[in-house]
Amino acid sequence: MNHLLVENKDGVALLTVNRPKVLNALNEEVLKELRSALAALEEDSGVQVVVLTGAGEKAFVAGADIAAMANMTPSAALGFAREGQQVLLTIERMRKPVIAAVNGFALGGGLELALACDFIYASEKARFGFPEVTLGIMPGFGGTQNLSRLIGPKRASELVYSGRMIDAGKAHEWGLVNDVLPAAELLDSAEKTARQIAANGSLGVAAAKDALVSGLNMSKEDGFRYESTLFATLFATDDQKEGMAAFLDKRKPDFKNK
Ligand code: CO8
Repeated sequence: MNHLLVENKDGVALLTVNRPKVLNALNEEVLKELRSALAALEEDSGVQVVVLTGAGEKAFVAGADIAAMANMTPSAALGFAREGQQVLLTIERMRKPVIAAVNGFALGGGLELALACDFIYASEKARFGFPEVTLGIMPGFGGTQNLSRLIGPKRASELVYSGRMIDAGKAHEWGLVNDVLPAAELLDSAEKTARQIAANGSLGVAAAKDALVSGLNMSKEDGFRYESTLFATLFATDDQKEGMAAFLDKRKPDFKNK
């Protein structure tokens, strides 16, 4: 891989987009690498949770690569947007949670990437925005859909139509990010939460992610039905027996993820 770094410790994989000279902008090669790295992490039994971040001091991901897009034909742009959407769908369909640790600019396609993750922690230096309209285009990587579901259509319209950036504090106030941390503490905090998730029964976490993500596209009644079906399937697992036996025995559970 040319543009990604992957480091695995204690069941938590740190996946870093590594093109700091162009603020980690996404070109087709990065998108392809992201898709295959995420697929590999999903299959890796030594990984329970992924933390996604950007290399360098300045950016998480400052969007799609403008130099690469500048001369695209409509059909190339379609292929590029679809490749990007496949990355987002991969994250949403993974059984393992993916936490975005936004260390700087998360703009355009970079914000869309963060929005596809299960939740976002931000450093105090983080900046969020959709500058696409300043380039004569619009978000094309799921941003209009995911942002307005998350922070509501009014705030989403303001951000998308103006192209302006908001800081981490405003993003927190609007519910875009779960927590804001000093830059030096961002990765430690994300990894600490990731390790706490990794210590839980991974089948339960995966089923909960499935219910949360799938439920967004269902009626409440269908969502309830789906949730109860997933809940019931966990009673066929060793982890359910171990988790409840450990509670009753007043000891820590030893989950085997089966
Ligand atoms: N693409 C390509 N290069 C970039 C990008 C980018 N998105 N962002 C920054 N760079 C490059 C700069 O050109 C510069 O290169 P060089 O040193 O060779 O001149 C280097 O990174 C450092 O950037 P700056 O000097 O501009 O740094 P500043 O601190 O002055 O400014 C900003 C930081 C404000 C983040 C500024 O770089 C900027 O505005 N960047 C562009 C942000 C943007 O418009 N992003 C949206 C792109 S469009 C998009 O994402 C559409 C997604 C649609 C779906 C596609 C599927 C993936």
